[in-house]
Amino acid sequence: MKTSTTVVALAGLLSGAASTGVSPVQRSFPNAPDGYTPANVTCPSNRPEIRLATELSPNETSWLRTRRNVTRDALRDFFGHVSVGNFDTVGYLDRIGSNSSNLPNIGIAVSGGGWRALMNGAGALKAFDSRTDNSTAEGQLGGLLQSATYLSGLSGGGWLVGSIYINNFTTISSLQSNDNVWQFQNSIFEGPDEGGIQILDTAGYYRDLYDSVQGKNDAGFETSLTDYWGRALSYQLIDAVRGGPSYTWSSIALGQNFQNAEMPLPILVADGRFPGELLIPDNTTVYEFNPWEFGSFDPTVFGFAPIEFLGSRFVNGSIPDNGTCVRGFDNAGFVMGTSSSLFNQFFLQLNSTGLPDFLTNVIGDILADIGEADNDIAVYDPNPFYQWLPEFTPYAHEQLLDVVDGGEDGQNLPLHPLIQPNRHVDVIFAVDSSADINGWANGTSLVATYERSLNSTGIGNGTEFPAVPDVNTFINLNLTQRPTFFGCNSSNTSAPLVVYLASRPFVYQTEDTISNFSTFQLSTEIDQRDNTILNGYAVATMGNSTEDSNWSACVGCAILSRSFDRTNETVPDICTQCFNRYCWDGTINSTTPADYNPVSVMGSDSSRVFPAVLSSVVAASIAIITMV
Ligand SMILES: *[C@@H]1O[C@H](CO)[C@@H](O)[C@H](O)[C@H]1NC(C)=O
Ligand SMILES: *[C@@H]1O[C@H](CO)[C@@H](O)[C@H](O)[C@H]1NC(C)=O
Ligand SMILES: *[C@@H]1O[C@H](CO)[C@@H](O)[C@H](O)[C@H]1NC(C)=O
Ligand SMILES: *[C@@H]1O[C@H](CO)[C@@H](O)[C@H](O)[C@H]1NC(C)=O
Ligand SMILES: *[C@@H]1O[C@H](CO)[C@@H](O)[C@H](O)[C@H]1NC(C)=O
Ligand SMILES: *[C@@H]1O[C@H](CO)[C@@H](O)[C@H](O)[C@H]1NC(C)=O
Ligand SMILES: *[C@@H]1O[C@H](CO)[C@@H](O)[C@H](O)[C@H]1NC(C)=O
Ligand SMILES: *[C@@H]1O[C@H](CO)[C@@H](O)[C@H](O)[C@H]1NC(C)=O
Ligand SMILES: *[C@@H]1O[C@H](CO)[C@@H](O)[C@H](O)[C@H]1NC(C)=O
Ligand SMILES: *[C@@H]1O[C@H](CO)[C@@H](O)[C@H](O)[C@H]1NC(C)=O
Ligand SMILES: *[C@@H]1O[C@H](CO)[C@@H](O)[C@H](O)[C@H]1NC(C)=O
Ligand SMILES: CC(=O)N[C@H]1CO[C@H](CO)[C@@H](O)[C@@H]1O
Repeated sequence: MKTSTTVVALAGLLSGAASTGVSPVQRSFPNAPDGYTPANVTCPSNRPEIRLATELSPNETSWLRTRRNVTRDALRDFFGHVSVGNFDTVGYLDRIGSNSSNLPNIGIAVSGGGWRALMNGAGALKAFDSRTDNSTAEGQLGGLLQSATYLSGLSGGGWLVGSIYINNFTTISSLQSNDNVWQFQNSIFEGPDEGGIQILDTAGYYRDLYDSVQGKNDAGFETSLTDYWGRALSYQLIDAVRGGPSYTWSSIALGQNFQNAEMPLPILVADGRFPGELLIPDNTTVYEFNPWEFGSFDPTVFGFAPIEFLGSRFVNGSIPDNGTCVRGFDNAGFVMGTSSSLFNQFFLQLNSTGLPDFLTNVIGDILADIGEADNDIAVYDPNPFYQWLPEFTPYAHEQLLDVVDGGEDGQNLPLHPLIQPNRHVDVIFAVDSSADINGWANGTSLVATYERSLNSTGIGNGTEFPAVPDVNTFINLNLTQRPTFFGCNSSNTSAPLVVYLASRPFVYQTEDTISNFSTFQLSTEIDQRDNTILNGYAVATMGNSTEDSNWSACVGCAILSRSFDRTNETVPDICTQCFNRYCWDGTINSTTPADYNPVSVMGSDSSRVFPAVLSSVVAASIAIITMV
């Protein structure tokens, strides 16, 4: 239903849209020159260039100086309510923090897995966000998000990260109560309800998708199913009329609160794919989209393009004098769609659902061009890395760049940006919602990243990742049935410590509210959405520390661990206990496990309104589970 508050908010958005002269509006904005269609613009006086990936960008380096200062205060707040035994954490931070490189440097990674991953990841971020009600109470983890330097997402996790940032770094609670977005009960193929800010019925919705993509096509850019997919996603994720066709990924960097470094740096991940290649090899190129750049640290590309000017025809790293600059290619929905292009195939299953003829025809044409087997590709036309380092990089010879879903190489957690040596990340909170086995995660994504890092002179290119065991061991040693730390011992490595939070059933699971639903489930009732978020919250907080009353302290220890090593601080006793409990100790048990069907921590008698009400029945059942 349309409410007066919606109308006021909408008026605000539209006035933002009108001001292309870019006054300091405090959010990402609809600043594309011509809606979804990329357009020629005058080049800035220092013409856009591709740069070598030897270092971080000057933009990131300068932003980090501000961010590290902001996280110093955020960490003080976090440790104001998270006590680490009787260790004086705030005193410690004050003592060592004048040099910000002594401070903990935190990354958070949210995996792929469709809508399920968006919701489960949302539960974790809600738990980590100090703006969530009660999240800064004793035993809670609110403020971890504010203390983090990086937040990466991939595929469904990328929708989560994108939806938060494009909507002004909003909260999960606000997204849940906003009638214009996250209405997952409406399948993406029916489009939004006609109420609220949306003015289109299903036919109008399809017409709009078609017109947007046709516009880009008419302007001379090759399009792919990802263009339709990204536009459709935007309707669910971006709180603006018509899914905000003018919102760009690069506009995140222009928001005042981003420039004040009041939030972590958002990064989305996608994979490279060679023409004709159908299976993505483990050693494929991994790309990242951050607010300033698109590119890869991998030796197969080893370059970054200014993301605002994607769509410009770069040749060997620059735009020739007779070429023009293009803006508006980095549409926010297109970026989110690229990271999740595996879902393009939905469009192929549609003929029974009644896709309008005109759309069936264009999709048929696209498939005729690229072949059905390639339907998961996002086409980046032109390839910004054309003739870039042609002696070393195979993509240098391609006019178009094919990019696919970030999880297709098996690395379903977006860890790649966070293990780049130049970023010096100390600890990664890895929220894994992969559907590896019966809809739950089993460590497959960590194994993929670990194995890739081992070829350190090849595709690993100097990245380091802590050792993890095989997936059978994950199951046999219950490493997915509780949080597990990897890489606790920092000697001889610059790898981060990884806090692995595998999805598992925590709150009561009913047929209507299960959290392990299929990656390809198209719609989700609001009740199930909110329960999946609740389950993710409970997994991250171990049920508000009811499963382990020291859990928040142990999270504190994980955060501080590398900092302690750098400053030669004696590790507090409570942290030693935490590490004994949560660190993988190197044990292997690779025997084939029995079928994996974890039961809810809170059993079947528990209240469904956790965590607002934690009944004594539940507390008792948790106590029993913790004891055995
Ligand atoms: C964006 O969020 C900031 C911080 O909450 C707020 O001050 C600002 O008004 C918001 N901007 C818009 C356009 O909603
Ligand atoms: C990124 O850095 C370049 C060069 O220092 C600068 O011109 C540009 O304004 C920066 N971009 C943003 C969004 O701050
Ligand atoms: C960071 O904080 C230090 C100490 O408070 C201050 O001297 C410095 O100017 C700050 N740097 C930035 C980029 O805000
Ligand atoms: C620019 O000049 C080069 C070399 O002369 C030529 O190959 C190319 O087609 C020209 N590009 C445009 C857009 O005119
Ligand atoms: C943009 O410029 C290129 C030449 O650089 C030209 O071929 C193309 O037609 C122009 N596009 C539009 C929409 O004007
Ligand atoms: C429609 O679906 C049927 C059965 O799934 C399939 O055989 C057919 O190729 C589809 N048609 C189009 C145009 O995709
Ligand atoms: C783990 O997940 C992978 C899929 O990602 C699956 O192929 C494998 O059988 C699973 N193994 C176990 C032990 O669960
Ligand atoms: C490591 O990468 C190099 C260079 O790409 C390749 O030749 C080599 O086969 C790889 N080694 C392994 C063990 O995968
Ligand atoms: C990837 O692996 C394949 C097969 O092992 C190998 O031929 C190729 O050189 C590797 N590529 C890179 C970039 O390491
Ligand atoms: C894993 O959990 C099961 C059931 O909770 C328990 O029986 C088993 O002993 C645990 N295994 C290990 C290695 O802790
Ligand atoms: C927050 O805590 C208060 C007081 O314990 C309680 O009344 C309220 O329901 C809680 N809110 C949520 C969202 O859990
Ligand atoms: C640490 C490391 O091996 N870095 C290499 C990454 O790839 C580039 C491009 O091939 C090399 O120049 C670096 O030396």
